Amino acid sequence: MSEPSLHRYGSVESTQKIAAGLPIGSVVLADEQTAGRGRLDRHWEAPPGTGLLVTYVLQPRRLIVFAAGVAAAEACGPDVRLKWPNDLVLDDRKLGGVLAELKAGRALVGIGINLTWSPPGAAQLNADRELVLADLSRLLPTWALAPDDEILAAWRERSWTLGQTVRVELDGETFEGLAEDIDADGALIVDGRRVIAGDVVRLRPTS
Ligand code: BT5
Repeated sequence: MSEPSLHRYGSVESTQKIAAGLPIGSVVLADEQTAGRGRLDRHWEAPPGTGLLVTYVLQPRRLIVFAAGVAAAEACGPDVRLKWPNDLVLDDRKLGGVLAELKAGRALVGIGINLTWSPPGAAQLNADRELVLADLSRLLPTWALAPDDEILAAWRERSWTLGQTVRVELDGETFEGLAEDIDADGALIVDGRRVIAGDVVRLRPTS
């Protein structure tokens, strides 16, 4: 992705909001978000200058969250793993997250990564923001165009979720089972059941 499409801001409400008005190929970076967003009206917290807060405007595709997860994990280094569906994990703790929103035929792919600060119980990378940004801006446009099977294979290789016993929390229902695989469309297969949305909690082995 070429440098002229990068829009740098000090403080914004959310990089997603700025990106909503920009064409495919644009990148929005901020030092601070006053209303950083996660999924489902959740908040993304980061004191000014402590994290990578960036949104890429990309061509929409089915596996974009997984492509972005793989790119972000690669940009962060070999120890970073992927928790289904959208988390980056370091040392068993949340390091970052991906938020993909579809707006007017464009995918707004927001990525938040803790660099020099993390909330209690979360992880931080302690890496230089410009270096992570440069790697991510090189890797994401390539992964965003990769064939489905390559994205899924790379995601499986980095997965923190597969092969683990998990608790699935859906609207009105909770169940436990083995996270066996992800499907062609990114659904998580837990004891043969397809989970397409929701959160999973990895359970500690009982023995
Ligand atoms: C995510 O949502 O993990 C997606 C986060 C995406 C943030 C980026 S920053 C740039 C762009 N602009 C935005 O406004 N957003 C994107 P989710 O899976 O829903 O996780 C949100 C939950 O993570 C919150 O409810 C908190 O529990 C937790 N959380 C909040 N801030 C965190 C942080 N800095 N580190 C770790 N966990 C955090």
